Amino acid sequence: FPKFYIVDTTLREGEQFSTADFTGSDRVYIAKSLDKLGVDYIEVVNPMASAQAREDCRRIKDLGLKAKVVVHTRCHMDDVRAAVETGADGVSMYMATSEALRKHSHGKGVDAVIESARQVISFVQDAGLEVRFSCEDTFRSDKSELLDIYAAVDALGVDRIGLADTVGVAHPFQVYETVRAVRSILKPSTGIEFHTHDDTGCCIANALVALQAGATHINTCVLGIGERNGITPLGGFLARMYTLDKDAVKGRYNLTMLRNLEQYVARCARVTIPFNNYITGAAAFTHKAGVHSKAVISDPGTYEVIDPQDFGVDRHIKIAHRLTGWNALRQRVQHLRLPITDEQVKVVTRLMKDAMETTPFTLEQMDEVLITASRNGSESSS
Ligand code: HCA
Ligand code: CU
Repeated sequence: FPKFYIVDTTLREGEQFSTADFTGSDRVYIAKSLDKLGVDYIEVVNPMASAQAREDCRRIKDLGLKAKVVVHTRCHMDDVRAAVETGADGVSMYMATSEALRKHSHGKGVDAVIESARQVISFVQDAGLEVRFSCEDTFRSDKSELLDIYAAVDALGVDRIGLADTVGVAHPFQVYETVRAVRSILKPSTGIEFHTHDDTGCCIANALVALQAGATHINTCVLGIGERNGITPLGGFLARMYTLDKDAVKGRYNLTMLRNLEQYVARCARVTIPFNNYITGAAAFTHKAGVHSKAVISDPGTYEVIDPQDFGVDRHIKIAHRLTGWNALRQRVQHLRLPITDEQVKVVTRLMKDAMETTPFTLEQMDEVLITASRNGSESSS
């Protein structure tokens, strides 16, 4: 499977989420947790954003984390000077290349883009930092102009180039083709970082095909927060990669940290964790239909491709509802150590399914029925 690095940008893109205003201590806590989880890079906000941002970039760098700390900047001398001063390991700069965005930002043509990149990149290189150069709105940019820009910055010796689906419009084939085309003109040692928004629901699939086409680094955010409806979620991306190479993902990342980190970020970003969130959503490992429950009770692999234990989360088998089956009830009976025969369980199941046609029971109510049935059963047999 392609080797990949996670560049988590919760502390940059994530802060662009509508209700995310992290305090200095939130930033530090999130950086430490990301590092413990094992992400390879932590991208932080532009130090030019505010005095607090500058101070926090330094603080995060001074934590001495295993992850590399990279500062996100515009392709601009003022920004990269401030970035270098933070002591960070790298600078990730971006510049608009699509017609739509260019006219609202720098207004430059290809040659002028390359010219300004040249000066800024060599400043960062002279300071001994890693450099990544990304074309904003890659997938709405002219393909031949893109390739010219990437070839030119590659010749300057950047460590990575970036492709950014800023508006979340690219689909998997398009991502595959574009990354392939870019890969073919770069030096083999140059990394490719992929960043994608989720406006049209392709962000995880696109991250995967980008890797399959030769990308090396993927941008994620905890819970997928970011501008508008956000970017590739860290948890969902880990889920995707886990199913492809479970041992590698388990070996490299502390997966049991995910839930806590998400809860922390959810609190600071003032959101709740969606019911259908990858891995940690309330419903992610909840089984309901009788057929599913029966199978999962005897072998979880029947209806699960991820072992919830690897992420420290629990499986739930819902049994008090009209779609239940007698196997699920029998398991409950065994759990409660009630003396009922299988025949009795079948009878009780039928009665309960009818009774729950309109309103499901709570688990406690269902237990009551089972306990009563077991008493009646043992009385009638004695
Ligand atoms: C933004 C730009 C960006 C940059 C991505 C990158 C995008 O919203 O400020 O640096 O590769 O989505 O284009 O997040
Ligand atoms: Cu973005």
